[in-house]
Amino acid sequence: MNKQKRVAAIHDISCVGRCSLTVALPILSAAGFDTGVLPTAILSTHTGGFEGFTYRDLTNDIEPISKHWQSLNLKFDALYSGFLGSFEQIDLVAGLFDTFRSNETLVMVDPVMADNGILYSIYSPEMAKGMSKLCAKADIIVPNLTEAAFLLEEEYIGEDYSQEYIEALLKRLSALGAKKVVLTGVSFEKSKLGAASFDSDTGKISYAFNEKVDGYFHGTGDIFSSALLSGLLNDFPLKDALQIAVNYTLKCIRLTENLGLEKRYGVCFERAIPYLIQQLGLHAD
Ligand code: PXL
Repeated sequence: MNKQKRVAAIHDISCVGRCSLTVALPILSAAGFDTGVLPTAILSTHTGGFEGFTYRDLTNDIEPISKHWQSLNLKFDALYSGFLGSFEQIDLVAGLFDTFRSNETLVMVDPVMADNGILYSIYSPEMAKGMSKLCAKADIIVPNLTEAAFLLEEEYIGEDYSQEYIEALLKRLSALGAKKVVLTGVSFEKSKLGAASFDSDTGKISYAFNEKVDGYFHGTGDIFSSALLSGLLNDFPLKDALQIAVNYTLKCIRLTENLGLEKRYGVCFERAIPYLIQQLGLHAD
């Protein structure tokens, strides 16, 4: 058996409402990785669809955790950041990337901050500017179309766009500094939804689509990125990892629809894990 890869997942813990660490950790663990977590904040629920949630910012814990990890000489095969708890965390997480990466480490930044044209309630436009600095330090970034607009300080153009727009957008995003860009929530036909990618090393643009299910499903961005990272760390080419992540996310959504679950509690990703494992070609040793 090959050496087990080690990942650090840097996201918040939303205690209820499956997203961020409560989906990243189980997905990456199921995909075979030794997954460490660095919680950026603890919320009683996520911020999308619940009133009165609690919010504990864990900015002050990042440096002590980092110091202890340094004393253990830890390096990670992947560093994967998502929702950050404060503006100051942008520089702190950039520092973590410098400290814990080696030449082979994959640094993935999911610039979680907005959807459907608007920033999440606790973020300011300043956060968006800082997030583009963090994206510059990544090997791969995974924004949705709204986050892409905020990163580039451009207007969000909604759902009516051309393939040329998407391809030019991918290239503008890559000019921020990450060699690979994956844009989520891309749709050119009513019945299909998926993702687009650009690899600036090869100049190649790829797409992955599957059936579109109407409605807003909470946490699916985090599920997509975690599945994408699972594919990449299992050595799938970007195009194939993209398709695996699109297929898995759809499977989770379908299960949620079939069970008639309340959408703000997130999607039923747990029961689709065997499907992900199959897509990744993993078997028990
Ligand atoms: O899934 C993105 C996300 C992560 N973490 C928190 C959120 C959201 C989206 O609303 O509120 C706390």
